[in-house]
Amino acid sequence: MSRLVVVSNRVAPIKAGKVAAGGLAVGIHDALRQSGGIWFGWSGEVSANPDIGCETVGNITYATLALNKRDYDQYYRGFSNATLWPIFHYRIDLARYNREEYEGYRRVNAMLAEKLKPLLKPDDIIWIHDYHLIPFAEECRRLSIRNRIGFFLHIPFPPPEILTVIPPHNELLRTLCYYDLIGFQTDTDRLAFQDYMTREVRGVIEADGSLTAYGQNFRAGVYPIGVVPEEIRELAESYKGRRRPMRRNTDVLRKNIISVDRLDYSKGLVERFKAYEAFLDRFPEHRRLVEFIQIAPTSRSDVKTYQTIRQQLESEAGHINGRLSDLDWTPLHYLNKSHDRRTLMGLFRYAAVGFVTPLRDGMNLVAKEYVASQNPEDPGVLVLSRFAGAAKELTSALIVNPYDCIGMAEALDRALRMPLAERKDRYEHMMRAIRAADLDAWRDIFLRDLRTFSSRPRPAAKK
Ligand code: GDG
Repeated sequence: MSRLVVVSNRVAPIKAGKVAAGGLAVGIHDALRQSGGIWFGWSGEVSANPDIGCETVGNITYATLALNKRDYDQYYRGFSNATLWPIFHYRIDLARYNREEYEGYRRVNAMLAEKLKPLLKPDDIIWIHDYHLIPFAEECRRLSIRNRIGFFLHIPFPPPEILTVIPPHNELLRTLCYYDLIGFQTDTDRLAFQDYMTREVRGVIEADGSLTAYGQNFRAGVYPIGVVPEEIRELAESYKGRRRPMRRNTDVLRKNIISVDRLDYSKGLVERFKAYEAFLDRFPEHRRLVEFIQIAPTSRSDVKTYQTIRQQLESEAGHINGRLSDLDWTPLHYLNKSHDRRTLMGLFRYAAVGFVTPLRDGMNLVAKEYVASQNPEDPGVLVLSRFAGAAKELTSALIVNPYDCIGMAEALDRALRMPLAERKDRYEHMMRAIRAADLDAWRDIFLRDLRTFSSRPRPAAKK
């Protein structure tokens, strides 16, 4: 079997048994743990030293390098996180475009492909992850790397009307066509991509289902990322933390509502806080009987829009607690720090409601983790945004529109009152979906397709 080489912007080695917060890190770790291989990318450091450092833990070799300050500013903080991230999450209002940052993005992709080349063997399968690295395959082809290269987009793909706001959208999308296989989280994303390729650049869908555009032939498919349900359940069961006595049933009165997100404007945190306040106002009988725990480790804190959202949340949390708390009751626990995975899964298990309401999300693994953590005999209820990719699979969640404050408040009330039989039914239905599309299936089906799809011989990329 050929070796797997994974490339992502950030490589996150397990430190002291802990995986970093973030869906991509969690997903790639589990994927590589099965097969072993190389994980190549940025170390997370900013330094002028361009050398690659290699560290092998178990069957994974982490090959990482630092970015210099200019690359970090232009490629990472700039084009990736201030242009692509907001636009791919349908937030034109938060996006900016700067040509130098785009050039920096292209330059870093070219540099990374050059650094990777000496580490490659001819039959390695290369799997590139996410929006930071869209042009990576084209740079590889330019360097005559002929291996199979697949790309998985963890975030949504926006409709052409939104995508075309990016001035070099044409060039950017042309580079994407040098992959052999492009994977999306949902069919909505794949169709938006296909729409761009056929309407905007007159690409053609071939009889075998492949696409031809910009003179390249390639495949696009849907590979919803999943979780490892057995592992989550074991972690959740083994949690012995402090909140354990705060069960939702029996003799203990207070029920928990829980949310866990990277602190990001796409996650709908402000809207969620407002909905929780509306819930306590509309349904005062729940006051003192519920506590909402929001865990939100900070991320990308040097990007301006992330500082703004953090301030908004602090003000909203202070407002809710200031207005509604009592000496013996704090309605909202807002925690900005990261927690270990066992604690998170344990908190999920003992929370009566998982409140997962992004404004837009590629998949949202927290939704699946919440369900997989539950006690099958007394499961909690998932309240889930229709705009999370996960809503396509977890159709038995209480599906809400995160822009509808009252609708979300009503869903919380309904979730907290839901009879055991209905909770079990919904849980079992969701678990079937989670088991059918778990993390192994995501990795195995994507890599099987990447290995077996035959694409036409491609001309080398031109300078
Ligand atoms: C991107 C896409 C897509 C969170 N806080 C802590 C922590 N986490 C873990 C969660 C979960 C992961 O991070 C977050 O994953 P999500 O999928 O919810 O969201 P993103 O980080 O935005 O991920 C997303 C994903 O990629 C995968 O394709 O689903 O749409 O945006 O696993 O549990 N983990 C630890 N401490 C924390 O405080 N250890």
